Amino acid sequence: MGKNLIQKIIEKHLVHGEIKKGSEIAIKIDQTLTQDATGTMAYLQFEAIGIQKVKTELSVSYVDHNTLQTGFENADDHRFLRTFASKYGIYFSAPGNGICHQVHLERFGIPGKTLLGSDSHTPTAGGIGMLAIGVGGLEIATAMAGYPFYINMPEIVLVKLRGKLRPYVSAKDIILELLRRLTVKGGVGKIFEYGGEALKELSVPERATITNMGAELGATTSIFPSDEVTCEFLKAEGREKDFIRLTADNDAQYDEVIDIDLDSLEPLIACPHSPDNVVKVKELKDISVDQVCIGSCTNSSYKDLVTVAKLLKGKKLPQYVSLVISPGSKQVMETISKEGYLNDIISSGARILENACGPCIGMGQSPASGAVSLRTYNRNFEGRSGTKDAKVYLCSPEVAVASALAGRITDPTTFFKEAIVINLPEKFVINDNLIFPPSENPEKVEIIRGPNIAPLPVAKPLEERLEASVLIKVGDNITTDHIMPAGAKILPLRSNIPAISRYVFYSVDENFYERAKKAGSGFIIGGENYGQGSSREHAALAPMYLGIKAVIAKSFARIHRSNLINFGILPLVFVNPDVFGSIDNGDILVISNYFDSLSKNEEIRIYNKSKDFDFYVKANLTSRQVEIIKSGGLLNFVKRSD
Ligand code: MIC
Ligand code: SF4
Repeated sequence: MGKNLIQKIIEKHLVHGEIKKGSEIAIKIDQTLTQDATGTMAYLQFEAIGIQKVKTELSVSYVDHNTLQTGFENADDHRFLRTFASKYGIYFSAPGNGICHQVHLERFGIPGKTLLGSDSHTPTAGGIGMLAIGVGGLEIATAMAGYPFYINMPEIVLVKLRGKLRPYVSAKDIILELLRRLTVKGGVGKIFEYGGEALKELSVPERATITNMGAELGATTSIFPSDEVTCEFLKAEGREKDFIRLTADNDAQYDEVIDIDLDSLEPLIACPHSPDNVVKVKELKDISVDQVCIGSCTNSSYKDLVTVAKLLKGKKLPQYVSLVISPGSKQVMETISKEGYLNDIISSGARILENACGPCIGMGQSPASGAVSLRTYNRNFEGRSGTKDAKVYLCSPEVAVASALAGRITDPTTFFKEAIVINLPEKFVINDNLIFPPSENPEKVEIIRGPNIAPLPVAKPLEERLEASVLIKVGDNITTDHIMPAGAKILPLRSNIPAISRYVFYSVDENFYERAKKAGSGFIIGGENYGQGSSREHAALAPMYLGIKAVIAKSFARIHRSNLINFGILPLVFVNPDVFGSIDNGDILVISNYFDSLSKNEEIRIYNKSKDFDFYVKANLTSRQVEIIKSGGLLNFVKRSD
C-alpha cells in the first residue's frame, strides 16, 4: 500500500509506537525554534534539565515578538536569549532579522526534517515540506535535551487543489475557504496534506501562507510535498543542497479527502472576531476602513510585498486610512529595497514598521476606538489588537490594498483592472549578518540575566483529594489570548511568572487574579475547544502558579491541553456536556481517589458540594501523561526518569 507524505516522514523519525490513527507515537526531533515571548521560559526549563549543549541537529532562537522596547524588560530578555544561545549551541536570530517562521523558511527549513517550535504557527515550515509542529516551551526544552516528542497519531486529510487561482484571488483565500468550511475546531486531531494538480502554481511562500493558517483550523500541522517549486525556492536561497524530493505515493491512503477548485474561489474575508467567520468580500457593502495592516507570518513574504508595491505604485491613500506594513524578514526588506519596490510602498504613504510580529500581537498600532482594521494576519480575536472594541478583519494583501485605496472593504477583482504577474527572484539577497552561530568557546560565555528574568516556578504533584471552588466559568472557543493576554503592556512580563499571573483572564474578568490569590487553589470550567490559538505555555504556567488544579471543559485545543498536562494541571472533559449548564462560578467541587481512574482511563466522579450532585468527567491521558501529572509536570517527570 502506498504511503502519504506524513507517514513517510514519521516512519523515518519513529522512536516508539505504531503509525496507527489515535495511538501514541514518539518521534525524533531534528530542529527546534523558539521566539522571544516563549523562548525565555523554554531556555530556563532547558537549563533546569541540566544538559550542556543542545542535542538537536539545529536549534534557533529568534527575537521577533517583543521588539518594542518601552522599558528595560524586553531588552533584558533579548540579552539573556543571545547569551544563552551562544553558550548552549543555539543559533541566534537578532531583533530586526524577521519573524521566526519567515526566516526559518528562508534560511533553515529542510524538506523531510522534523521541526518543533514554541509558537503555534510553526507549521508554516510545512510549506517547504517539513513536519513542523507547534508546542509549549517546555516540550522544546525536552526536545533540545534530546528526548523524543510524543503525540497521538493524528488523522491525515488530503486537500486536493485543482484549477488555477484567478487574478487577485490568492493563497490566503484557499485557507480562508477551508476555515469557512471546517471552522476553528475542524482541524483538531488532524494533519492536512496538500496535493493535486494545482500545487505547481503555488510558490513556497504561498504554500506557507496556507500551512501557517492551518493553525487556525486547530490542526496539528499542514504540509506540502517537496517538488520542483521547493527546489527553485531553495536555489533562490542559495541552499540547493538542502533539497530532497518528497511526495506522497500515487496510491497513498488518507482518512479524508477535501477538494478545492481554485477557479471558483473568490476573495474572502474573516469578519470579527474569529478566523472562521468567513464571507465573500463582495458581500460586505459599505464598510469604511480606518486601518490596514500588511505583514505577520502569514503574509509578509517577497511575493506579498511586491504585490502590495505594484498595486500601490503611484497611488494615494484616503486621509482617514492608516496603512501599516511590517515585512516578514530582513531578506524580504533588502530584496524589495534593492529592486525598488520599497520606494513604491513608501511613496504611497504607507507606514513601514520593523521586520517583526508587531501589530499582529498587539505590539503597537492598536486601532482607534471602535475602528475597523483590515489585516493580512491570521488571528482576529477580540482585543488582540490592543483595542477591545476594534473590529478586525482578516484578508489577503490584494484585498487589503484595494480596501486601503478605496477607503472601504473592497473586492480587488473588480477594483483593479489589469492582472499583475510576480515571479520570485532567481536569487534573494542573502545576508545573514543578523544570524549568530553559537560560540566556539561556550565555557567562556556568561549568561546575562537582568531583573526581568525571574526564577522558574515549579509545579507540585497533585494531591489525591482536591476540594476547591470554580474560579471562573467561560464559554466555547476561549483562546489563550483570553486566558493570558499579550500586547505591549503584558508581553514584556513573559519571563516573570509572578508578575504576568496578575493578568490571567484579565480581559474576561479583571477580578480573577484577586479571587484566585485569595482562594489559593481552584478550578476552571470551559466550553468547547478551550485554549485554542497560541502555544503560549504561560496560559497554563500562570494558572498553575495561581493554584489551578484542573480545567473541566467540553473539549480542548491540542497545544493548550498538552501545556496543562506539562504543568501538572488536569484537563478533564465532561462525559455529559449538558452538566456544564448546572455548574456556576463559586461552586465548590470535590474530586477524590481519582489516580486509579486516571491510570485506567475510566470516568472520574466529581461532587458538586454547593449544589449536592455528582457528575462525571474523563481525562483521556496516555500512561506517560498520567505519570507526568503525578510527578507534578513534565520537568519533574524528565528529571526523575534520568
Ligand atoms: C501568537 O500569534 O499568538 C503568538 C504570540 O505568536 C503565540 C506565541 C506566544 O504567545 O508567545 C503563538 O501563536 O504561539
Ligand atoms: Fe508573530 Fe503574529 Fe505570527 Fe504569532 S501570528 S508568530 S505574533 S506574526
